[in-house]
Amino acid sequence: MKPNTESHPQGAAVDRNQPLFERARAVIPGGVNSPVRAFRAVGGIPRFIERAQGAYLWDANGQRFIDYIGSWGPMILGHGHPAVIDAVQRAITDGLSYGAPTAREIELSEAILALLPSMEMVRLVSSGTEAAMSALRLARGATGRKMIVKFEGCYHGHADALLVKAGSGLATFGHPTSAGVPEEVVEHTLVLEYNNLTQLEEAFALHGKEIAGLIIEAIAGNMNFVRATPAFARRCRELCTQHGALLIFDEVMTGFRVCLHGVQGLLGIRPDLTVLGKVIGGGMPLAAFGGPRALMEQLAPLGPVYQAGTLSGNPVATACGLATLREVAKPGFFEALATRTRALIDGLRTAAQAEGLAFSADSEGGMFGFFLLPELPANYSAVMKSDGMQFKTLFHGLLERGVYVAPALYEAGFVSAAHSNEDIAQTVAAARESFKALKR
Ligand code: HOZ
Repeated sequence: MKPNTESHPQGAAVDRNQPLFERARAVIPGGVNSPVRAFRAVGGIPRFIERAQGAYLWDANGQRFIDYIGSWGPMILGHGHPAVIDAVQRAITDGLSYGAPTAREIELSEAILALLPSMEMVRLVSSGTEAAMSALRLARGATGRKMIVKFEGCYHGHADALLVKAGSGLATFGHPTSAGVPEEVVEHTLVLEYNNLTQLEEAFALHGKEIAGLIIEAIAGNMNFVRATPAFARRCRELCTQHGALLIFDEVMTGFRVCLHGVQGLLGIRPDLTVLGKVIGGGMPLAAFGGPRALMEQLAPLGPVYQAGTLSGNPVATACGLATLREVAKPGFFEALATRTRALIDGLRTAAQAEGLAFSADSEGGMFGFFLLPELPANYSAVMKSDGMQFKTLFHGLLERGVYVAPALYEAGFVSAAHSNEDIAQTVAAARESFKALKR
């Protein structure tokens, strides 16, 4: 496959990304507003995006990319879906923010609750970090306990207590625990190995009475794509119930992305609290957390657990989220998305195997991951065996050929409803060429 030059009308004689990156670095730390975007793990110049439509992004050079980041998850319908744009445009004309309740907040909350029966009430916030942080506070407030269990390689946003042995950008830059987080703040955070039943049993046997909550990405999307085994997820549920701890499912990535009812629907497990983000905002800053009424009524103004936000339930964000949820709830949406995503990873696997490369891949709904490893990893240390140099070569091979995947080993990928069979075929062809540059 030839590199995509369709939108390089002037042959890209002048690179406009480089000077933008220089300007950005002068005024923004690392030139980016979220670390992984800086391309530090893969080297080179981040692409500065000018516009997006459907399955594509265009950078400052006018080069077109097939987008498998989808704004790190939210863009499940692709960019610029007409129903979403229309809802947002109509909302904008009525005002950008009121800091007061709206009927649309109720509509969105009702839509979320109808799809996730473990939740009887929901609170809307602005980011996944805020939602996870607030869920944790609620778990501690409601149980009167301090300890939190999390798993190595899972990432729940950048609230201090959760920034221990985390995935995503922390894994990318090799500092799984952030500086600036005092030991005292994380002394009540117990970090266990993902999918390690023995450690899980031991932790509850030793600390069961102190554990306020266990938070898990039951499909982890921040150490690439790693599933909790059904037995492990079920045991998390059983032990939490047995010891009076709250089970918190972080579905910021998986919610309305792996299927209409989240990873909890797939596994048939009812968490006590669910953390949502990404798809529920459809590309606008919106996230949420929710659970049973008795628990949620512990929140201010009804209860003693404080939580608030100026832009929470923002009228434009809720319009965007609601329009997006209406589309994904249409019959057959997830079946079609899952088929397209599976076609992508099957194509990549076949292409890699034809080149004699170690390769494994997995997907659920519109979320996927691939590894240059012979077998799918079960936990963070297995993911860390991935060869960063090989990934870097593959990443740049794909980028040159107009395919945009996350510039880091530890991030999941996302397919949208706008990706066509032709896009998938072009991507597989680009991968086939890119694989040739990798070591056997
Ligand atoms: N932590 C996000 C992905 N897991 C990255 C978000 C971003 O850079 O936009």
